Amino acid sequence: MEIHPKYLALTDAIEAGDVDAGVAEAQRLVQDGVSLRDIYLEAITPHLRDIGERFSRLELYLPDMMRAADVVKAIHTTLGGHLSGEGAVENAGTIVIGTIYGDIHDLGKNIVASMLEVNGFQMHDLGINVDTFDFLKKAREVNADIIAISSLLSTSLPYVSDVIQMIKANPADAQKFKILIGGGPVTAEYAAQVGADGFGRDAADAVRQAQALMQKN
Ligand code: B12
Repeated sequence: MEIHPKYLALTDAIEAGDVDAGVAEAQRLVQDGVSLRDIYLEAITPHLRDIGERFSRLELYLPDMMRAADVVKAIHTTLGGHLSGEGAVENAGTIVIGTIYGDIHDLGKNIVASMLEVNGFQMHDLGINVDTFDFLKKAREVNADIIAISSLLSTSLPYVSDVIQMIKANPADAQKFKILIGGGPVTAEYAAQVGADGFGRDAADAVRQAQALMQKN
């Protein structure tokens, strides 16, 4: 995906791991009327994808990826409040979200959680490296409608399937909790294969999918 030149200073700052410049540039874009949602979808996500591809070609190293992630994290911490919901309804539903066991990636999960929140969902974020049973435990505790699982690592995908099997094993849980999954290696085909109720490509899609799942309840 071609990134628009208006985002060049931002992607340069992410590339350089320059937290101050990245936050300042994101702030400037927001002040210029660019929505934070667009900044994520049109610049941050594709640029991080590119960084990841260069990492797998050994053109970049882990510390480069870590520095880039720090910039994005700071942008989210500083500006996350600028996300806005589209036609948000009060109490659209209750969602338990987390990054699956073995996986510490949380930038995408945090963006998804924020977008769902501003669209009226009550969010319970379990964080990263979440034990498979903890999704179900929390969902029962808060009487959730949806369990949302993020997985960026292929090696952690089997644990996503474990969570789903655990939920489906008990008819009461299976009926109550809809399962929404997403993240790098997750596809619609994979979601169907493991019996998830929905798959979200990105944060905007996650909101659409969650809203659709609520209709099915
Ligand atoms: C930043 C990053 C890191 C950071 C993470 C920092 C953090 N706090 O998250 C650090 C440096 C720590 C890191 C570590 C590692 N990483 Co890394 N990382 C990335 C990178 C470059 C970007 C990920 C990202 O944040 N993208 C931006 C966000 C906004 O996009 P996203 O995560 O895809 O999320 C969007 C959608 O997927 C979707 N979504 C996400 N979650 C969910 C959930 C639901 C329910 C829904 C509906 C939708 C949804 O919506 C999001 C928003 O639009 C990716 C490259 C890539 N292609 O993704 C590699 C990548 C994911 N990492 C990779 C690897 C291998 C690792 C390490 C194993 C490296 C190592 N040798 O140590 C470790 C893993 C440690 C662990 N146990 O988890 C590989 C994974 C390969 C694979 N398929 O298994 C990738 C793909 C790089 C590559 N090409 O090799 N990484």
